Amino acid sequence: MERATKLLEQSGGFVITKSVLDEVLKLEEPVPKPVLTGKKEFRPLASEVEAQVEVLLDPTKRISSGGDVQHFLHLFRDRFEKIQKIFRRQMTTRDAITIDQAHRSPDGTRLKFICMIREKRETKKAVVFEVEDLESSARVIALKESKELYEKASRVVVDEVVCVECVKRGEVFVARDFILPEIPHHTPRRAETSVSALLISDFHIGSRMFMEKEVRHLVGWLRGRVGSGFEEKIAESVKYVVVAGDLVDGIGVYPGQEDELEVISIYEQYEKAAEILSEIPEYVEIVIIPGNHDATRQALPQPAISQSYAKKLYELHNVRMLGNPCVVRLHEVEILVFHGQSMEDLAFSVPGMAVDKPEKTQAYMLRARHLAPVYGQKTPIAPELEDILVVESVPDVFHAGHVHVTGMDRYRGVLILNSGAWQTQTPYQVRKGLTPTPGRSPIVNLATLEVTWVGFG
Ligand code: D5M
Ligand code: FE
Ligand code: ZN
Repeated sequence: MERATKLLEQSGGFVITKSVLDEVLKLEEPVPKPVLTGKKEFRPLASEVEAQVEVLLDPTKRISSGGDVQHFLHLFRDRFEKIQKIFRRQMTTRDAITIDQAHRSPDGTRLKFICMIREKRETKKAVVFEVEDLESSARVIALKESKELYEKASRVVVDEVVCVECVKRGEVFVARDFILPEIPHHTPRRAETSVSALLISDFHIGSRMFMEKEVRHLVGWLRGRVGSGFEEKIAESVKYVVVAGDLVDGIGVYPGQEDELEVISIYEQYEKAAEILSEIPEYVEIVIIPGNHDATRQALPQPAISQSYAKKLYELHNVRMLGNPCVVRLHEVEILVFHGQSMEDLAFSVPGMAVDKPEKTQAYMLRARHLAPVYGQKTPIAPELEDILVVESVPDVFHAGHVHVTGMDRYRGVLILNSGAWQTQTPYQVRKGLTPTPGRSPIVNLATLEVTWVGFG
């Protein structure tokens, strides 16, 4: 509750809590049609507005992979080139030289080059980096005597593309600054109509801990069955539901998971998902991307959940199945949707980051202009020819899930949201020390980008 209050203050919105819950609990199934609240007719604004969904990025059709390890060379080259282009557009880094040119510069020259970090190690007095660009490599040393520089150096991760400002001293380069590609200050686009999007993730349907009752209440609220006044107005405005992965719990995802499953067939898990989502009003457009529990390949970028496992979902006319990550434009507002697998790696590698502070790891991804900066840790990455995980254009909203903890921030004009989960803490998460904040998700008004948290608890 303390967290809910904090989020409430941050958002300037409200959290639907006790009063609605009481009302909800009085309801009995099934939902009558047409939908009435008992007081007056539920006439949602969202049903009168035409849907405007444009898919700007979907890896499903761009995946090339024959899985050839040689492709990693292409992948890293593409990552470097894309991020280098971002640096070249910026005032402070457009004059960066190449590592070759840096090697040919006279001793003592102050210079800048763009490079990928290949190795990083720490000694008593310095952080030592082996770096490279497309032609050459170099050693960069960040001395610990400056606290500010040391902190910056500590936050740079292996495989990240950065711009190093340094002084040439013999064969090595002594760092003065590490510049991230960053996002520029951004003026978010807004919709002309006051419709909104419910951003949600991590239902884990099929798990014994899936909050089925609460999710059915949420759907009932979208249908206008519960809530009044302000709450009803919000429900009436919901035109989109975006699911950022882990729709079902899957099978065999972690050791002992079978003991935590209520539905042990993946097909039946998706059937149940389709049944629940089919209760969402038809005028609401639903976008679904996979997470690491869903039925598709595990390596990023992930194609959409496989049709052969989720037939019933593909049959729903208002559902769009996309890959992870994807970018969709709802009216004028661009939303980057990513399950967020790499947040764990970042929390582990970067001082000051934590799994239960998703807004920080998500901001880091924007600043690094990459959704999975570290390669070779927990997050599997596929050897694609093209690096789709580079954040090429600045979104208005960045939506992720995965860590089961809600989060919100505004970074340089981009609204960062983590939609938490609708699964209570699993015995597995107890063992791993993860305390989720399940049962609430953000609703973004696309005209104002104001956030309202909806939850039952
Ligand atoms: O991930 C839900 C949360 O649980 C997320 O914060 C990661 C964490 N998790 C998942 N697997 C592990 C392991 N093996 N160790 C530690 N923490 C983990 P989800 O994708 O829903 O399972
Ligand atoms: Fe999850
Ligand atoms: Zn997940």
